Parts: sequence; C-alpha cells; structure tokens
Amino acid sequence: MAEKTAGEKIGELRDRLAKAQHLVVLTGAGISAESGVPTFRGQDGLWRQYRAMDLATPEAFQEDPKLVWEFYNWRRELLAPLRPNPGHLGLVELEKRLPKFTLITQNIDGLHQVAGSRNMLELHGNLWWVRCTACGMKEEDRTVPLPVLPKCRSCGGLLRPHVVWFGEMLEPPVLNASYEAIEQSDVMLVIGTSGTVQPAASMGVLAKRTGSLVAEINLDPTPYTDAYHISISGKAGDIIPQLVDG
Ligand code: BV8
Ligand code: ZN
Repeated sequence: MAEKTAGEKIGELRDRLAKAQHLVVLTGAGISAESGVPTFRGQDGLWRQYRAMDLATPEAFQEDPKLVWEFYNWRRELLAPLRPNPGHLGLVELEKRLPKFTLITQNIDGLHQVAGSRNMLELHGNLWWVRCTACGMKEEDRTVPLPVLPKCRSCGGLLRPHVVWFGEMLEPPVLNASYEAIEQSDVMLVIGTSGTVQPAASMGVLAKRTGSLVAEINLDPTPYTDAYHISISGKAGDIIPQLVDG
C-alpha cells in the first residue's frame, strides 16, 4: 500500500484527536527549536568546548560548581528573551478543547508555561528554578545572570539549578503522575524528541502497550519511529496548528 502523504496523516490524526478522551503529549527540545532554543544534541548543543551532557551531571557540579553555573547562566541569558512558538500555542488550544489533557515535557525552558499550558509535568525540572543543596528550599528565580555561586537566602547554602542531571532520579511524584496519565490516555503525541534519554524515551511505547494510539511528530526518524502508529515528518510549529480542528 502506498505510503500516506503527510497531509493524509495529519488529517487522520486531526480527526482522531477531535474525539480523544484523554490526550497525553510528550515534548522534547524540538518543540522549542523554532523559538530559538538550541536542541540538546543538535550541532548547537555545544557550549565552549564542552558538551551539555558532560556539564549536566552531579559530578561536574561537585567538581566545578562555578563552571556548571556559568553554563546554566549562559542558557538563562540565551533563553530569557525567547518566546513560545505556534507549536507550544497549538498544544494550549488542544488542552482547552479536549476533555482531558496532560503535557509531559523533558524541556526545562519553561516556554510551555509562558504559552499557557496548564496541566503539565516537567520531567527534568525547570531552568528558572533553583534549589538549595543544604536545606532543599526551592523557588523560581528569573534573575539574569544569577551571581556565579548563588547562595540560599534562608540558610546561606549553595544553590543549584532545579533540574534533573544525568544519573539523577526523576522526582517520583512527577514520574508516577506521568505513567498514570499515559495508562489512562487514549491518544499520545510524541513531539520533537530524539528518544535518547530514559526514562522519557520509552513513554511512547508504554502508551502503545496500554492501548493508546501513538503518533510522533519530528523532523527526523527516531529509534522508536517504527513502533508508533503514525509518524509525521516536519516542524512542530507547522504541524501542531494543523491538528487543531477547524
Ligand atoms: C535516570 C536537564 C536513573 C538538564 C536532562 C549510561 C550512563 C549514565 C546514565 C545512563 C546511561 N544509559 C542510560 C542512562 C540514563 C540516562 C540516559 O538516558 N542517558 C542517555 C543520554 C544515554 N538518563 C538519566 O540519567 C535520567 N535519570 O535514568 O536515573 C537512576 C536510577 C537509579 C538511580 C539513579 C538514577 C535523567 C535524565 C535527565 C537528564 N536531564 N535535562 C539540562 O537540560 O541541563 S535531559 C536533556 O535531554 C533535556 O532535558 C532534553 O529535553 C533531553 C532529551 O533530549 P531531546 O529533548 O530529545 O532533545 P534532542 O536535542 O536530543 O532531540 C531534539 C529532537 O527534536 C530531534 O529528534 C530533532 O530531530 C527534533 N527537532 C528539531 N527541531 C524540530 C524537531 N522536531 C520537530 N520540529 C522541529 N522544529
Ligand atoms: Zn538553604
């Protein structure tokens, strides 16, 4: 049978979404690319001569907190002026129209919140939040740049970015809520993620196993593309608005 055109696949998915009872959406760096946020693994995923993966670890912070904070301050300065794009906004529209909607994001850029998404889970934390390494106090702080080694205002301890580093556990309540939503969903969209970081990467196939229709939207194929029911190749900012019925 001839491969369906992107237009046919978009039409089919739009019709299915219009009837969805509980839509779950997993997003990755690709949905923020059109807002100007460098993706994690794209060529722009580098900083000075470091790879983001080498700095986003507890070991790197232990070894050189100043360097790691310079990396995060660089990202905060880069992201501060950036705005949501039609992809983020299309998800806000879908959330308004559907009986139940859960957004699970790997992104730490906070653009989904700015766009107006409500029911959302941040698997990997948020770049605009800090957490005290001594007393655990956590709060949003959009100061740009933060002092190089920011201190907790209640105990004076060293602050760290409130993000999940490689090798760190995701927060159990966030992970459990994600699995619950996935099991209850009847449709799941997997948007702009390369499917390389666990446990997020396996969430699409979990949804499929628990009976959801799973569709991927990505510029490129990913290791999970063949496992999904529908895979649409293209830009999130172009495709998502076409999925909002009428
Ligand atoms: C955990 C916050 C378990 C920080 C992030 C070996 C050694 C060590 C660890 C591991 C290992 N093997 C597996 C692991 C586990 C590790 C992991 O998966 N590593 C991989 C890389 C091998 N995972 C972890 O460590 C996780 N924790 O497993 O703990 C555990 C158990 C017991 C005890 C202790 C621990 C924690 C993972 C969280 C890491 N933190 N971010 C920060 O950002 O500074 S992850 C980071 O990658 C970002 O959050 C990002 O979102 C995420 C995933 O990347 P993507 O979002 O997919 O982005 P990417 O650039 O890769 O892809 C972009 C995609 O978009 C591409 O496909 C592209 O084609 C597409 N695209 C581009 N433009 C567009 C587009 N699509 C549509 N439209 C466009 N316009
Ligand atoms: Zn403190």
